[in-house]
Amino acid sequence: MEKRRRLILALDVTSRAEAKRVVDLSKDYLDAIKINWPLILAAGPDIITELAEVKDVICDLKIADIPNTNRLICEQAVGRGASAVICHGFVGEDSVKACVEAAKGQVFVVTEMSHPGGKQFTAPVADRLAALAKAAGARGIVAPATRPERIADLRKIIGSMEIISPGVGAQGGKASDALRAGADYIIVGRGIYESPDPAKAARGLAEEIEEVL
Ligand code: 3DU
Repeated sequence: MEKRRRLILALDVTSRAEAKRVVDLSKDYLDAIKINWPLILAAGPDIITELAEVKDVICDLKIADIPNTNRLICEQAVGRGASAVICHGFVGEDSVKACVEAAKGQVFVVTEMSHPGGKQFTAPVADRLAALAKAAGARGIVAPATRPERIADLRKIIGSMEIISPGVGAQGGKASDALRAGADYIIVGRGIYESPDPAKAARGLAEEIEEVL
């Protein structure tokens, strides 16, 4: 995955045609496309391969199972062209390690989630989840742009590992705040794909990011 634009599109649309439209309009401003269950269920898993021809694809499957099942899921995602996957850490270090092995290290572990409910269960254990991600050999963590101060806290735990950060725009976070707090990449979904002008929205974010770098 390139580290140039620092912007990852969360492509949570539910048709292949809409996915293609949004990607065509915004791709010049992106380093990667993150896809989640809505698009994979709507368009089928071949969408991973199709999009991987345009940009690096991160499969945000929030994998959270026993090691063997995690391995099987990662093999399917990577086999179809995913450059990285996202898994949960609360299932334990052995489950995360299974992802790391199957995805050859290209794994991001969810820590504190960005939505209000993320404070209930993920926030109290987020520091431990970040430490687990490091111990398991993951590439990075997912940390909340809605709480930039937590990005800074988690950065102290993981050192030079990467932080990808959702919660910008629709959830209330600001790209520049998350980057200044230590995020490497910003993840934006609705702020781009629900915009009447996705190209303009992505360009605006790219410019905001550029100013901070
Ligand atoms: O709020 P947005 O529409 O910009 O989308 C954010 C994306 O990031 C979406 O795909 C969601 O599943 C993912 N995500 C979070 O929003 C928060 C997390 O803690 C982890 C992932």
